[in-house]
Amino acid sequence: CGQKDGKPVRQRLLVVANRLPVSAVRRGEDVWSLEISAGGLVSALLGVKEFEARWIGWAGVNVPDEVGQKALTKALAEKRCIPVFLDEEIVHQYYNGYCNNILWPLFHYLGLPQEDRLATTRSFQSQFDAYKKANQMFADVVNQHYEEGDVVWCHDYHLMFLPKCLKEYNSSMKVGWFLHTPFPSSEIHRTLPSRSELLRSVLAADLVGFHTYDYARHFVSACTRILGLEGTPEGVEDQGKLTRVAAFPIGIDSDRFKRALELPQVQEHIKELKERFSGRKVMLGVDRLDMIKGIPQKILAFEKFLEENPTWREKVVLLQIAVPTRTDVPEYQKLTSQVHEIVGRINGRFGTLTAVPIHHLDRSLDFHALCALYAVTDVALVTSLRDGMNLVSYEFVACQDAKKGVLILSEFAGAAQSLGAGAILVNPWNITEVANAIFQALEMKADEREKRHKHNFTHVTTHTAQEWAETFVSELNDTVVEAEIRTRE
Ligand code: ADQ
Repeated sequence: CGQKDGKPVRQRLLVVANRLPVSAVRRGEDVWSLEISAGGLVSALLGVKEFEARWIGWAGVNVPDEVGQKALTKALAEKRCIPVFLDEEIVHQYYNGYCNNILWPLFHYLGLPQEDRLATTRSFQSQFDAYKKANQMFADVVNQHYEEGDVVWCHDYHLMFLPKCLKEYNSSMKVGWFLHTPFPSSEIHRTLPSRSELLRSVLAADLVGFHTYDYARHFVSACTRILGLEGTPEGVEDQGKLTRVAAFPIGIDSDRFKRALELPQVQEHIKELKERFSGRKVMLGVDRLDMIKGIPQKILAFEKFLEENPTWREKVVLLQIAVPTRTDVPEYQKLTSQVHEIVGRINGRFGTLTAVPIHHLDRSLDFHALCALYAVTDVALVTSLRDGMNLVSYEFVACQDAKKGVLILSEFAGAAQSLGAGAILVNPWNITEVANAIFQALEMKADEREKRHKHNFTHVTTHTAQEWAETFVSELNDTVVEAEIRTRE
């Protein structure tokens, strides 16, 4: 806390992310209705009491006219949100193109787009130009709202160019950047045509954060190998300027789940689910329908398990909840059809007139329904091919204090570093290994389940989202103070 006119004031935190945590619907020329979308980041920052947070980002809608922009800006101000207006062409090139078609797959080890190399190379440049332009637009808005002493926290792969733009405006701005996805091995990152420019832009930040130590190490290696800079135990040094690089594993607001489970309507829902699936063990998958989540591999492993364990066939059910994302992208449409096809085949093969082995839902569930499902689950299957952290694994553990179910977790999710000792870790590409893990989880004795759950529950309830956000921001404050001291010396 600082002082203003002799009164204590909380330090302002400007959180800059591609999307604002609201969905905006236009109801008239100058009328907007807003709904807060409670993602992990929102609940993390709601719990941060030390800072006064403002959000800066795109509202997810195209608003070409000035009347609409003014009205939306005013409505958002009440929610402490500040919009960045992006037109359709920029969204297409920057968001759909460079962010989702290039950086997202690359950072998850799926490589650069392969088809029609020449066309990709040509569109690559225009997409990167749009990416830089969009980042500059974010920087313009941050700069307009920045007040001395504010902390600016930039989020994710959409805004790698932002730290540089901000420091060009004001070199004394306190700038942190955090990546929610993995940062891949330097051998993967070096395939990116704009590899050096992006690294240099991120290095303009004072503090750079990742979910795991491995991602931080990959980033430092990329800077030393590609840019020829010096890696130190604190981060990366360039001509005497140190950018601090460290791991800040995210968590969840575990109390929110605890409170939800105590609500009568959630208890009622739990009772209904128990009745509905009585006599069967419940296995659960909750994912966005994305290539990185390994949904087809997970379902194929379940099929192998059923194939090899006939006695379990009528005693287990897999509930797979998959929220569709990026539905306009052909690869994602193909993934949806592929999943439907596999589920249909397995249900045809192992279903009976009264029960099917897999219930697959292509939709999002509301928070209370999700909590009830987590609570009745015996085995959760998180088999991402790569995942920055994976909060579903944390949420499942938070809801399992009564049941003490088993978590099967991909070794390629960041969460494997923190929940590995309590979970059964698997290589999601190895269908046989996952099928064996399902068997082990279903047959696991109560005392072992309890021991494993206890380890994970302690972690999830003590390493919370609030603690994550507070640690990052106070580290950023300290980093800047230390740098000032070094400069003076
Ligand atoms: P995501 O890839 O979105 O996040 P994840 O961390 O699992 O992945 O978070 C997903 C969130 O969406 C969870 O809170 C979950 O409850 C919710 N969700 C998923 N499917 C749902 C469904 N069918 N219905 C309702 N809710 C659903 C990115 C990175 C992750 C990283 C986070 C946070 O890819 O690796 O953990 O950011 O940094």
